[in-house]
Amino acid sequence: FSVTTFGESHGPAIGCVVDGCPPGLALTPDDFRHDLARRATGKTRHTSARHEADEVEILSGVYEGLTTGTPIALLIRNTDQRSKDYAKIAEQFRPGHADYTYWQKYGIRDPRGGGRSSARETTMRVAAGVIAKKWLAQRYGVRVQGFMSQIGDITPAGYDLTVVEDNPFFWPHAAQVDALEAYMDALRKSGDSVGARVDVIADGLPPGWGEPIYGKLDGELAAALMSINAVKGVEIGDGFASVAQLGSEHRDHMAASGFASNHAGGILGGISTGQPLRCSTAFKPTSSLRLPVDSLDIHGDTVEVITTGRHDPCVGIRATPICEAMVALVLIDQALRHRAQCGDVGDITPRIPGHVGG
Ligand code: EPS
Repeated sequence: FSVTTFGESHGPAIGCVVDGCPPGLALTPDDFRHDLARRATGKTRHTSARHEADEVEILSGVYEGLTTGTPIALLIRNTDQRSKDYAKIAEQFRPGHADYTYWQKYGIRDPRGGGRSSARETTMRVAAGVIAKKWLAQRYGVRVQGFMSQIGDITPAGYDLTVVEDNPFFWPHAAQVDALEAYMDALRKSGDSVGARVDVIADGLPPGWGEPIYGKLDGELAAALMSINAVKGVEIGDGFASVAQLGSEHRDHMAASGFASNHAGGILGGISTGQPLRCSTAFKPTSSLRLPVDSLDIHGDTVEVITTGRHDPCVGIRATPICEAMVALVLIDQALRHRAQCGDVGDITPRIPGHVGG
């Protein structure tokens, strides 16, 4: 199962090609609406004011509402791609932005705007992830749910995943949402930006997905999550907190009824244990700021950069559906690989008699 995307934020359209989807999955443009709306700009005052319909056209790979097994091409036409500020910063480098490394690598710059480095590209990841989520849910009952687990230095005072969809931050504790709104309002007015952390939990995975050495489940997840714009860190299970733990604390005790804890995050030796998968992704603060900063332009001259226009004061706010999509894309690939090599759930005699797994 593979995905590639194409298109620029300020070009006519963005799209993706999804290859390797099993045939017979019901798929219509309606399937994409919910997750694309969760990721979209222009929905609340806390994200970019760009208004895009994000309407998916299915160009191939689906016949009479069912996937055919051939490559699925999806297209979204950009409808609000004119950005006011790009002409001004077309030759300048924003400190902290990919425009510097793109220029150093390619020596060519699309003056229309952020192009491939824009978060607009993540729209197609979410669209592709919809296909993966739907197949995983139908075939294995896997559910992938994300939530924001930190913004700046604020962390949730409680975890109730049933409230995550009821607020613009995907925050798991309803009582803190007003304070987050106030925090973001003040931040936006100040012209600054802030980082965030997004957690994803996937449950319903059987044990056995993943590869022992190359293509480890955690390795693939790290690569997939790290490939999202603005990501600076990925943790699996207890992640970096494992450093300060003793082995006697970190190991997950086992009983016939399952594991007693989940420090491992549902992965041992690169292979799923059957416990819920837990991963966490760190997003840096957005680099397009209204606050002036010294920088260089492409001629090597010193400039003062001020970025106005439509930008997210915290890219992490829209990142929950993106992280979910990347996790689902890794899981469907691993599920298909496991099925090809070892057989399917139900074909396999339980390897540990009496142990329910997970
Ligand atoms: C982005 C800048 C803004 C955002 C964009 C990401 O675009 P523009 O300059 O065209 O207003 O709106 O995000 C999206 C369009 C999207 O769909 O996510 C950037 O610099 O990354």
